[in-house]
Amino acid sequence: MYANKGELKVLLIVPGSEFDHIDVPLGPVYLATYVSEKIKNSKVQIFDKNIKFLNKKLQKFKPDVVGIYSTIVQLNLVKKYISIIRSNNTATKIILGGPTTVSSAIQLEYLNPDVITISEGEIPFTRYLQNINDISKLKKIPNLIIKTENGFFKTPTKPEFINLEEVKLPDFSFINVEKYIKKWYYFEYFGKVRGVSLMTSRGCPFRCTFCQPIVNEMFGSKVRYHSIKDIVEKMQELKNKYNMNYFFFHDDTFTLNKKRVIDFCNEIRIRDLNIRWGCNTRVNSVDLDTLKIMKKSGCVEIRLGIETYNQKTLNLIQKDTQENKINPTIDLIKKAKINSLAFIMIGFPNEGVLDTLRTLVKASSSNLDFMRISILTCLPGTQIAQQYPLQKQKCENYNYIKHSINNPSKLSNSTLEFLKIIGYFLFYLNPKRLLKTFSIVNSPSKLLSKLERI
Ligand code: B12
Ligand code: SF4
Repeated sequence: MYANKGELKVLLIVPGSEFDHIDVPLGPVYLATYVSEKIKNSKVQIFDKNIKFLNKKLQKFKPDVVGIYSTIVQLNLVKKYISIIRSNNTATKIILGGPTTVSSAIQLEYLNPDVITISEGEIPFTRYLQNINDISKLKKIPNLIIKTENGFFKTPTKPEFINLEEVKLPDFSFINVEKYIKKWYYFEYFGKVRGVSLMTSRGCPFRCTFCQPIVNEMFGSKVRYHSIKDIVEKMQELKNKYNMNYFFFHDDTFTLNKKRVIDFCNEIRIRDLNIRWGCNTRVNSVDLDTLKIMKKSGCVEIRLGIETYNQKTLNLIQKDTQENKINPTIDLIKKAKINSLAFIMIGFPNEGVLDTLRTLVKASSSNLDFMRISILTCLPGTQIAQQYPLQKQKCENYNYIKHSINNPSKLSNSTLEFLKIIGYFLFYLNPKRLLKTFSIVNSPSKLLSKLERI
């Protein structure tokens, strides 16, 4: 059956990128945890080192299957990994997964893998591994695209999501978690912290056009939750094992279910965890009482997907928020003594220089503590990319920190990049934040690393 005497060896690759591995690869770690539990004769490892070590790893581990995680911006890199795997052993099956799979046509044409999973990975990946040598069974497993002798075969598309209450939270012993802790720049402004990112839920009911339907196709529009007990126990375990004191929750809207947030905060306090944490949420999704409870349990930062202060743009991108609710939400967070960070986007098709400056000035004069600006990119597979079809540009050259490709703006990339710099200066050199700015950027190397990421 398998090349390795009845043992199924699976190597999961996390491709490197320019800003190598600043955050734990939650998806691959979830998969490794799930597959190891479901397939008893499997041996799963994660490869997250530099590509130059891949050959050695393949020769030593001799995987039957190599699974590769990828976002849309990593296609070029993934191609290099595939060429090394193929030149090492042509019998090794290559399976691709990750959010890119929603734009699977690009992957098939460009990467020519053996299999692609469409949607959340746990169920299709495990079923694929369980039936790896039986093509007729494989063809019946939903959410796969399989290479056959007669070309690619797409199995039925069917939403099949795991019950998060029943699955284990990620087991970080699959990776060298210390390496990630050291690179975790998220909370440098709160002094020395040791921590990782987690997710307590999957799925998003909103419909922002620059994002959807990607998240819905991956995780559905109905939000599923891990149990509060499991999450807090995981935090406790990570604290005890790795001396962690900080967690960031990447849930798309952490505060969607008020009762659950309160239960979560209470559980942290009952267990006397004494950690700090942060989360993402949306404008108008928080109230002062809940914020105060969050603060008491250790919440020190809330990130808001504000995007813009222009109501026309908010309508255009279906953000389902109102401009006049933005600053009141920020003020509530401030009142609860929690830091707020805003994600701001520039380069919308309807916005010129003056509209962009208006948003940047409004954000700068608000009570926000931090701000990140990005230039809108119409990612393949998103609704906005359908509304604004653009000339074919190569995603693989996209550098998400530096600039945008596929931006539908009437402003040039260099104008947008210039506006972005102005935005950062207006915000961080605003007299009300100057002290905070200097306390974060308190050495030439810190200043350099910040400037590099503008
Ligand atoms: C945290 C996060 C980040 C972090 C870290 C990413 C990381 N290490 O995982 C940071 C901040 C670095 C980041 C950066 C970027 N991100 Co980001 N990020 C996220 C976010 C919010 C959560 C990721 C996560 O942990 N999800 C939870 C896990 C469980 O899901 P998962 O990783 O997708 O894994 C599941 C499946 O994909 C699949 N799977 C994963 N790997 C594999 C492998 C195999 C073999 C198989 C079979 C299946 C499989 O199974 C997993 C379990 O179900 C997602 C949004 C979201 N809701 O997922 C966006 C998201 C992944 N990011 C996105 C983007 C666009 C980016 C950037 C380009 C951002 C930008 N504009 O600045 C960069 C690219 C970075 C890079 N080098 O690729 C897009 C990707 C779109 C796409 N089509 O590729 C997403 C989906 C957001 C969105 N809706 O637009 N991101
Ligand atoms: S941007 Fe956030 S809130 Fe909007 S659809 Fe995507 S995940 Fe949901």
